[in-house]
Amino acid sequence: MSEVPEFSLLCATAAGAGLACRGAFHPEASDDVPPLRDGVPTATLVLFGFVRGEQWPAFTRSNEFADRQPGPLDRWSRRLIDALGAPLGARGLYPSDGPPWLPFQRWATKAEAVHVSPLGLLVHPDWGLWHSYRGALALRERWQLPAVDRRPSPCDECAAQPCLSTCPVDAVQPQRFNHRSCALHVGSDDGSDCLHAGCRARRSCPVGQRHRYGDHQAEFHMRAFLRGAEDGERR
Ligand code: B12
Ligand code: SF4
Ligand code: SF4
Repeated sequence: MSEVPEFSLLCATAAGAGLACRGAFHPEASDDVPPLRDGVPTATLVLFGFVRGEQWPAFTRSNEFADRQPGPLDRWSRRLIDALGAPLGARGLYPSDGPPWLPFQRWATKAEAVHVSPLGLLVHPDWGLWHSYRGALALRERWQLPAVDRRPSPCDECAAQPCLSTCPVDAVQPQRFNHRSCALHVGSDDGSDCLHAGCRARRSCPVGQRHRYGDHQAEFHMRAFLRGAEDGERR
């Protein structure tokens, strides 16, 4: 850690505020990372997010969680990440900015050991499917970074692929997600298991089972997904 002091310090500050560092990389033109506000190309991109239920309590203690205004998690993420970036002259980038959407999943695969699963969600060797992205900081300087974790996808070893056979309405097909069927089910009386405990297909993945979100967090995300289907807020 001592050989990458700026990165380690930023990650420690982020952790104190309630966000996990989700890796970093030096973008190339083909990565489609936007430039800084003054047009200077981004030299380093640092990603932030949630892993397992670890950051959830920090969010639930926030004003955004309590104020009953739309998009609490996006507003909280923006406040925290903009504050982390301000002293660095960095630009905050957010997964909810769009459409067109910024390719956060593609960036994530460059920053740490995450891989596209058959569900379309990224799978991590430790956290499984229980993680997400809250934003990124585009930095002007080329920071020294730790080596990227290049462990292979756990899906390579998963012959049974339960994630593809457990959705009660077959909304999940390899590399195709029928969000309308899903939302119809989750919003119906029959869908209360998915609504209250989280997506059954996601829960069936054997990787990172002990890192599953608690019911409160799972339901918050499912309700945000349902609202997104209605009003465009995307989680
Ligand atoms: C639009 C959107 C949706 C839409 C449409 C999703 C779809 N299936 O098409 C809706 C509202 C339906 C949706 C639903 C959900 N979403 Co969504 N969504 C997004 C959003 C805003 C943009 C995605 C996009 O189109 N990107 C543009 C492309 C070009 O980006 P890209 O990185 O270059 O491309 C990657 C993908 O194409 C991926 N990929 C490859 N093959 C496939 C196949 C499928 C089926 C999918 C989905 C992806 C995929 O691989 C590429 C990287 O190598 C992202 C945030 C973001 N900005 O990325 C979140 C995001 C993908 N969603 C996320 C989540 C968690 C969900 C839900 C589980 C909601 C919930 N309850 O929390 C569901 C389930 C989705 C599912 N099973 O796929 C997370 C995923 C985290 C992770 N572990 O990967 C993201 C990253 C948001 C976040 N804040 O972390 N989502
Ligand atoms: S159930 Fe298997 S194939 Fe599906 S995401 Fe988990 S490890 Fe990958
Ligand atoms: S939330 Fe339920 S209905 Fe939607 S994809 Fe997951 S298992 Fe299927």
